[in-house]
Amino acid sequence: MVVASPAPLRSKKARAAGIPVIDLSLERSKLCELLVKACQEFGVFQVENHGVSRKIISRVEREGQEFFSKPACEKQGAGPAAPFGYGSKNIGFNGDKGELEYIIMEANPHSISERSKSISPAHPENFSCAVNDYIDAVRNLACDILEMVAQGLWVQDKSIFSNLIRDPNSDSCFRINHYPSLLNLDDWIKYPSSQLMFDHPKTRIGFGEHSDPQILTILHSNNVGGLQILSPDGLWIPIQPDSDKFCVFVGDAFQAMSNGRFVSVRHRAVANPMKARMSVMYFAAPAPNACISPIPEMVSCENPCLYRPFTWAEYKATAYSLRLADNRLDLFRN
Ligand code: GA4
Repeated sequence: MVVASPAPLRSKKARAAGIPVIDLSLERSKLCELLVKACQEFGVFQVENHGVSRKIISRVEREGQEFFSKPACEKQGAGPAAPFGYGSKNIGFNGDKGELEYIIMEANPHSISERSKSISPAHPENFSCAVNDYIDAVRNLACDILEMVAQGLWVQDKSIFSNLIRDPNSDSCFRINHYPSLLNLDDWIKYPSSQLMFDHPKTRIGFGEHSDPQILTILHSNNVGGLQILSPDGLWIPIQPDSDKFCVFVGDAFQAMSNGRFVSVRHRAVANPMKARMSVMYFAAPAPNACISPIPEMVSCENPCLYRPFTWAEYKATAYSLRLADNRLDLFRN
């Protein structure tokens, strides 16, 4: 059965209650339905009972912490992020800045083992094993989610989305962001802790407003708040941090393939003035030469093709030529 895509809900009411939390241990047909609903109403959701082991997550977090606790000159040895490597405060190539430091790398074993030599010169294999195991686990999670979404859309080929990221040439990438605490002892004395987050002059943007260009983002963070999504009425809604869950974002390429039925939600991270926040992200992307266009099942007379076909390489080059907050997908509208 082919279902023409109805108008997405994306109502204010839908957002007011917070983003959906989807229990991946539920029965499959129910899950498919919930995942589609979340992709179209919110463009973001959290998953629990996801099956990724705590050990895999903790190992990668420990490696991240170890790296970020090194002296600046040592970290610089893994930089600059152009676009892969270590970066501090500068984001992209067009003047965007944020209160963070990060490492980004291509999510394939060869690039990871090369990068590990400059990130963890003393024990590169510890770093690369931790990252490779983590990527394998979250790639499987992303593929499961994509296959259930395809099933929920009644698309004939259930692997239509997951095949793009299982492709050995997939351009997926891996990132660890570290948002240091911005406080010193004087601030603790001056500001009552409940007010600190809102009133403190040092509350700053960690990573500015943007949508993710890829298909799907799988994000894990420690239990420190800071991640926010932009609601349809222009309000920033905080996402409850929970290290037992993953947060999943629809990316621009998924919005295009769903012919605008799914929404690549705009989000940002504010630096928490009290506590350091660390997030680990896997950005699931197609191969550079993959062609992205609305899938036939999402196109009908009532829902004509919203986007022209483009390659992932073309889209990525456009993203890097623009500012973080620019709406790049609009440039590909018919
Ligand atoms: C946002 C999602 C990923 O973190 C990222 C980012 C990339 C970067 O930080 O170098 C970009 C940003 C992200 C979107 C537009 C371009 C590219 C910075 C920027 C200004 C790694 C990605 O793929 O796109």
